[in-house]
Amino acid sequence: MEVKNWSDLWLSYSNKIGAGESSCTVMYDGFEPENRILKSAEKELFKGLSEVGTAVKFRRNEAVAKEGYNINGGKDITVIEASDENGALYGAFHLLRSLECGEDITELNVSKAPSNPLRMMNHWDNMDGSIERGYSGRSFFFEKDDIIINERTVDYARFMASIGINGVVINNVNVKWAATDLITIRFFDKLYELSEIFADYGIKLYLSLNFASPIELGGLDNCDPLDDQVIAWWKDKVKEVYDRLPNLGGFLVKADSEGRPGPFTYGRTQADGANMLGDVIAPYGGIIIWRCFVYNCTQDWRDTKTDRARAGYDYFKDLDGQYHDNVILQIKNGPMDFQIREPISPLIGGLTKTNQMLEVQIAQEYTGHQIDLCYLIPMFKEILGFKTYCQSENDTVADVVSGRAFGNKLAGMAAVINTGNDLNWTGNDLAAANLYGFGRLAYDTELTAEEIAREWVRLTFDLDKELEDKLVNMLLTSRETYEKYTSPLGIGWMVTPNTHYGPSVDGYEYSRWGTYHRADHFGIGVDRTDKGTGYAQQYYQPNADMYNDPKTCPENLLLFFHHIPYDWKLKSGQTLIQYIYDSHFEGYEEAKELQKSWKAFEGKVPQNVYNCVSHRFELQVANAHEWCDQVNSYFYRKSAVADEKGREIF
Ligand code: GCW
Repeated sequence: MEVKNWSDLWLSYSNKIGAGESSCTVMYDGFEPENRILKSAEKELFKGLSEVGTAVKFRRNEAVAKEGYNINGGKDITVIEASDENGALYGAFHLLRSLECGEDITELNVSKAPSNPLRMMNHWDNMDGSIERGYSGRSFFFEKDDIIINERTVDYARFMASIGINGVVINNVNVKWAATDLITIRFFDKLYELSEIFADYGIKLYLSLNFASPIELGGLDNCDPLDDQVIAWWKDKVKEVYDRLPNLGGFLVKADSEGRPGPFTYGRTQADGANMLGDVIAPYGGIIIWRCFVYNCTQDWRDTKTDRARAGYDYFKDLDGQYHDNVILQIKNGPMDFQIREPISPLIGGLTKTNQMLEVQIAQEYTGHQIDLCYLIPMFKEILGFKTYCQSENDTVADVVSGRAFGNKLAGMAAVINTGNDLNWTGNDLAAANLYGFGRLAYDTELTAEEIAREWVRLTFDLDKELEDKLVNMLLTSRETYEKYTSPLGIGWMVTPNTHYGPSVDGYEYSRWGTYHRADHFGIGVDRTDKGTGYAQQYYQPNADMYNDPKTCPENLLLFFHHIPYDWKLKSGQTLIQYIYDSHFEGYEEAKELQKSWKAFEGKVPQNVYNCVSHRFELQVANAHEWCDQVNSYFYRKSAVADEKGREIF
């Protein structure tokens, strides 16, 4: 047996009770004790309840919501009611979580139903073992063009189930090379084995699909979604896949984006592409998750009327109502690309007759590479709480993506995951708060960012109240700290092209020309009003007007929507240029504070965790310093306005 040397994350069950063989009794009423998912639940209870001595009864109750549960604690027996096995499993994890968080489980009396039907993780893992935007080592699903299945696979499934995840896409949306072969006989056996492990934990396996498979695998000369031969090829292929992988959830597709093939090549729409695959997979109960991250990455940014932010809405809005029932559009939270602050994509709720789900990124691509601390749940809460005005009530992003707003059965949330084969799974031990937090939030969007942070801290560490508060506070303030020393007021980017870590103020990804920020010596920002690119008009009223006017535009998004002169007075009375200076100096100071605060944890968390995080704070401080220097001197040189406080800017 290999020695397990990787972290148990929030399932260590070691804080208050000992892990070991159980004395706890598990009973069943209306559930099949041999059911695979209940077996997993039972195993978990044995792990976590060993020394508590309470009995647990799983009782089937058809009145409980799908994948929901009721728990009624008691002195001798705790009853978990559910109408399906996933609900029972989630109930078991809730019980264990409560116990670990120090609650009196004999008093437990809860009733939960998931906010979102689909709660998914998207891995951007490549089959050579590399991970696109991965900051935690290599893939634990793939190496050397093969699939890995081992003890870690099972632990991974446990972690995901414990936070309510019910779908996992294992491969990168950029499906290249060997990954195209995932839908061939070469990989069916291993994929089957994987899907069985997932099924033990109520998780469905999904695959990212190469839209050009008919060409690359089938030898056809095109992949036009309306071509009869192409459709016939897909029918055969999908039948072959489902014969071998009957539990497959479906496919995730990135088409017509950043060099990926798609329907545009053939003059077809995104709906043509998605519906064709939807129809082909429908007989097997599968779904097609079609991404809306479609834009022309080679557009010329010197043309001030073209605007990448507009692209999603421009390509998808007019097709609203045309998508088939088993197709769901997956929409990134913002119109650009996972910046530290962006407005909400106007497509969310802009579509009213189409299944839609939210895509966020917990892999910290633009938010510090899991070097810098950046707890993202506060951002996700803002996103979910945003009022779209798509109708008079039930109109928040949470309402829309949960399916509540328009009565969609297919709806939910997906995260680009931040894991890899590092022993701590997430590179920075503290980045596990985002992994945990995303799942908890997708299951229950009512939880606050603080509640989630506190739970995670309690489950992961064994700290006294003072240190617990300290760590929760570090997490809760970390996003704003990162924002302060990087790109201000919604402008985004300014990161090193391609790597997306560290400053490069004029750094621009796809051409020699243009900048993302359009700074000149008068001011900075992108005019997205009706006089500019018109992007603000993609929102419903009153949001459209609010964003259109710099006086009513939320200041933290001011430069996303407006080109603003450096001497513009913000509500605080500061000028724009002074704000840029102040926030960068402040962000840098706060990064140093974070590093200092962490010193209090020495000896209070495992030494390896302490060391790993300390090292990362060291790098974060250096990063913040560099950002502060570069951004401030850039704007000093552009504007020729000195810092009011006389601090040194070169
Ligand atoms: O943010 C960009 C990333 C790409 C990624 C793309 C996408 C998987 O820089 O690495 O590709 O988004 O979301 O498809």
